[in-house]
Amino acid sequence: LAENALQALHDEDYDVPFNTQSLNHSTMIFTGGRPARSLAGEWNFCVDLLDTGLRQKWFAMRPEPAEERVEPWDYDPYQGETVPVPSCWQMLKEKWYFFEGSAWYTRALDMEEIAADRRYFLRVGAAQYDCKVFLNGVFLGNHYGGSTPFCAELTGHLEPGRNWLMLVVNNTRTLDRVPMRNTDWFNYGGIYREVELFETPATVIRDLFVHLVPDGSYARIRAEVAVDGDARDAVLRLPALGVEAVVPLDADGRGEIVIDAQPDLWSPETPVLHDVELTAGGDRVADRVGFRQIERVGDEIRLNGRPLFLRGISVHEDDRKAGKVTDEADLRRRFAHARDLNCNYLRLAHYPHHELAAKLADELGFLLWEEIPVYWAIAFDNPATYRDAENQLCELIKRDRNRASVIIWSVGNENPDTDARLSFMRRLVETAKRLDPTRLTSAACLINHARNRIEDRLAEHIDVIGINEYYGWYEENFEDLAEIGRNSDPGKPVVISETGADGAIGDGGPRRGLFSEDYMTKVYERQIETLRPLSYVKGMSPWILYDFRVERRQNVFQGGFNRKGLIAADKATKKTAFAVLANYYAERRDSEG
Ligand code: GCB
Repeated sequence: LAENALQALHDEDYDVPFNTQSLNHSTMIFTGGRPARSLAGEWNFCVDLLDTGLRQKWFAMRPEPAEERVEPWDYDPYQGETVPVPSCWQMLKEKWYFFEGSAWYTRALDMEEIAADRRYFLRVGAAQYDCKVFLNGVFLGNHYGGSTPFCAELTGHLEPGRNWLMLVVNNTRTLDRVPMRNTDWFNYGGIYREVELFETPATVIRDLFVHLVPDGSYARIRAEVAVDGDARDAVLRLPALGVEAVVPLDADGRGEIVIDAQPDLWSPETPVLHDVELTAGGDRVADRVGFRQIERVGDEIRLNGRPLFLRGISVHEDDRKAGKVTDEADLRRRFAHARDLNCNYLRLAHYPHHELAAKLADELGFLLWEEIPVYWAIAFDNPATYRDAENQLCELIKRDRNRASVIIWSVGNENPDTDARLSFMRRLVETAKRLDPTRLTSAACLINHARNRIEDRLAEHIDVIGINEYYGWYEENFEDLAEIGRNSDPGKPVVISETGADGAIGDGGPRRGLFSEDYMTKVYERQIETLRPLSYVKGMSPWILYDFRVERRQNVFQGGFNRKGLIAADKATKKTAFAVLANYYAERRDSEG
């Protein structure tokens, strides 16, 4: 595909350059601690398979009464069917279950007054996958990437009284996207996280990154800030540590400071958080931040200087009724189940999850692996695909880099070891390190099955080698796993980022053999037995906590779901393998003291 593939695929029919990707990590503002106006609720809605709306410019139609119109309209954005936001359209009506294409969301936005010296920002928590934003008929930009937040500045386009906001969301899978056409999770569509309006003074704090300096002293805190506007400096406060420091800003509004301070350290056992506040030019943001150091030393992962074994589980963002929509109760149940499993760690696969997940992990004391959907064989040789992937990574890092719980940025999953992939993913690793030198990088890498060895050219560029292996399931000969263990000498920590087997329970499940609960349990037992002696294996996150919906799994036991969950899709019924893993983790936890 050519460099401008994204344009070519989507813009050919329109006279407006819709695919500018102008809403990206550089237009984000920091929203922690800001009062938000929620735009949740009923929005007018229409699916638009043929993209008629972009051709006919539905966004430009003013809300005139029918009797005053001079031309017939094929759609009226101002009345008719509504859907709740946030939601995934697949979960709302059966006729939308497999719909892939554009859908229009419209709502009135009433503003009491518009102050000349205030700025207004729309923030969308996530929309799957491409989202075009219009306000009062004006195109404000588009965003690629189905799982990261984005902001559109509304300043100058809002009027006092009634305004009309329109979002066009397109979830079509294409070759150039991240992920591309083929995945093992469901292709939900829609605005499925919060939509909010923020108001700021003329000066806006765009970014705030606060962390412990990872130099082993545990006695220095660094802050990095970005401010838009003419403030010359910003003030950073950490009241519990008695810190009040002036951060000088350069001509671009950027500044950094290192402060001597000895915070109580954050860890899963002591998840201490500190209030942080930043003010600049009348603007104010706040956050609650944990301070800790994570590092790799040889084949060890160390937290605050102590070696760590990651007792984990993988999890998707998926709900049998709500699709990708999640809320605090759903996330708290997830962490409670992880606690029952004796976990200290979760892999949030295969794309950025709701930001509340990391906030709760900070509070509850769980470590997290966060990931972007560079999944399987995406278009590694397409520069537009790279820009999309890198932007998603930057948005994720900017969103979550104040979360002590997040210890790993993962740049991909099971990608073929080609030259194009190596250079694509190396650049992602470099970007992650540049934006955030305080965390480890990883990716789910490959095993060379011909040589039965962990062998992947990306491994030398990342801190932790993730390995997905399905001995006992996709690979039959369990002896090979033991041989891989003996043959490999990775010199770095390895985390078994996936392993598992399907177990269908309930009336439809078989009693024995593949897809039975019994077989799944045996796979867990043998996996544990085989991996236990490998000293460089420093953690695991078997696949997966809950059964999850996916189009490609259609056999009689699967019924449209991947059944590798330790808990069924009801998020309540535990399979027998659950206790096997919970017991192993209890043993590991106790032996570590
Ligand atoms: C994998 C993938 C994951 C799949 C899983 C499976 O290796 O990373 O996305 O769902 O295997 O169940 O096949």
